[in-house]
Amino acid sequence: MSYETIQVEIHGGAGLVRLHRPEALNALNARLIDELDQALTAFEADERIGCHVLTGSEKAFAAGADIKEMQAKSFADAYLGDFISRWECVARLRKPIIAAVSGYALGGGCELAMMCDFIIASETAQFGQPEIKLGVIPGAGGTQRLTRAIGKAKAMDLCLTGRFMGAEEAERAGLVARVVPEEQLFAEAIKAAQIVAGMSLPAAMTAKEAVDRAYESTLAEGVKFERRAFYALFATEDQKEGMAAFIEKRRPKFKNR
Ligand code: CO8
Repeated sequence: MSYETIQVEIHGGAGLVRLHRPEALNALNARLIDELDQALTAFEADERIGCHVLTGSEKAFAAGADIKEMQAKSFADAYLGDFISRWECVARLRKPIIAAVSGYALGGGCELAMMCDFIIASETAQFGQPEIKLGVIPGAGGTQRLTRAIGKAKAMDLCLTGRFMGAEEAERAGLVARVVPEEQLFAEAIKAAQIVAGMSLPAAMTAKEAVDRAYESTLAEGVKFERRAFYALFATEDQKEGMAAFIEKRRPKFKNR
């Protein structure tokens, strides 16, 4: 399948999607979101893939929603068309997804990165929700996911002033899992995705679901969910294999069932 606005590669168990609109710093237009959805849906169904990686270019992960495409929309266009709902394709994935961010991750670009399960950033990464400078607010989860990730004080600072936050500050604030030199970003993200892909897929998918549950429930409900999920994994062949391999001092060979 060939795409116009993204590039797709498979590296071992890692399925990579690279946003590719260099002329617009990877601004997210309808075509790109459509192609991203198609590519990720294909990876979800592909048994070779255990983890997705979403990345951009050295200069920009994505500089936001495409302002030129959005500018003329009326309220009715936006509300009835509900164009942002397509973006949820990333948040709906069941396999884990890692964002590898270099350069600008602004507005919808920051929101897209936050829909991923964790973010690995290069030292040059810049995060921000500058929509306020355009007379609007974040519309794809920015006010919600950013606040949960870094707390009210910094989320308010970013959403109200529109300032950008560098990689080091983003890691300190808890938005980013790791920061690496720019030249190591791709290798680090692929390596992390291959490690995840080497795990039992039912366990990895369940771990993702359980961590996500922490955002949607009380502690007591979340812990109950986790315990049920933990017990359920004893029904998998991979649990038997994983524990047998530990006892026999060898590497496990997971069958993903
Ligand atoms: N949309 C459209 N085009 C863009 C965007 C964008 N978000 N960002 C950059 N571009 C284009 C520029 O217009 C320019 O094109 P051209 O050469 O044809 O004029 C090209 O990319 C290069 O950009 P710059 O010349 O501006 O590059 P600089 O290095 O000088 O500046 C910046 C880089 C600081 C990133 C600057 O481009 C910038 O401020 N961009 C806009 C950032 C922004 O405001 N993002 C938020 C957008 S709104 C949003 O994301 C709302 C999300 C809510 C969900 C929406 C769902 C669809």
